[in-house]
Amino acid sequence: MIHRTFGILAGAIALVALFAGVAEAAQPQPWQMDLQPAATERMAQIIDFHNLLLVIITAICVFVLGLLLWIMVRYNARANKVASKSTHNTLLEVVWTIVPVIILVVIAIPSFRLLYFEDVIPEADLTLKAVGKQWYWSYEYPDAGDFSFDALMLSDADAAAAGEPRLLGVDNRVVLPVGKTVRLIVTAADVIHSWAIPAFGVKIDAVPGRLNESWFTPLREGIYYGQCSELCGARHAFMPIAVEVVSQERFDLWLEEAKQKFASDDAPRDARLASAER
Ligand SMILES: [Cu+2]
Repeated sequence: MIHRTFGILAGAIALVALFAGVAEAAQPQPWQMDLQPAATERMAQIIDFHNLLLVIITAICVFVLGLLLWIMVRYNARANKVASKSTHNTLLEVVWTIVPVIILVVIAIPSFRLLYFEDVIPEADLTLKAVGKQWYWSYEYPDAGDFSFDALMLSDADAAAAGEPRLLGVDNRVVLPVGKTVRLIVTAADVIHSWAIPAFGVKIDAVPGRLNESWFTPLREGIYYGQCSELCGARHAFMPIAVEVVSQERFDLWLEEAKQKFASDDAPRDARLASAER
């Protein structure tokens, strides 16, 4: 009965989320109730795990609430004039120890499976390096031309003019090919930031002096937005992340353009300093 009621409720929420998600799939929506639709296998698994936990936690809450109500009605002083003096019930104590253990094991198995799935990086097609800075992101493509660029948030006026969402649009999006496994390496230049895209199921700290790595395989073309997710200073809220997932052909075209657009001086650093002094 509980399960069926929950199923109907979850179905209704999913239906609302589906219609709400049709317009813009990859950014937060006003009054959004559910997680953003998954754009990677890892996010799909995170959503499945979340739904499993939701069923378990709902069942536990309903059960405990039922017990409380039963005790309040059946065993209050008026309804139960002669109080029981019993203090132990071995069977009951064994049950309320064993059952939570079983519930935790049921949760732990898919939880650890998901953690390892996220942790072990498969053979990657491409490497993206994200560097958190106060308060913007720099990106490098070390094995696809080795260029780098900065991505800064658009002002409200620029975002409105460009048709970008407020506080999420950036001047230079990260562009990635669809269906390709991306090895993500993340660091920071000043304080700790965190690179996060909800639809990808990726959230990883960017720590100065350390390289953290993760991975994802975007399954659908589109624009995916995220934000710095580690409190990093005054403009923490204003260093969004925007990833555009395109076809391999469009990615190759973009790569050629980007190499020109973001071309840097390849001369050794000493030579550049010497020429600057002159
Ligand atoms: Cu930050």
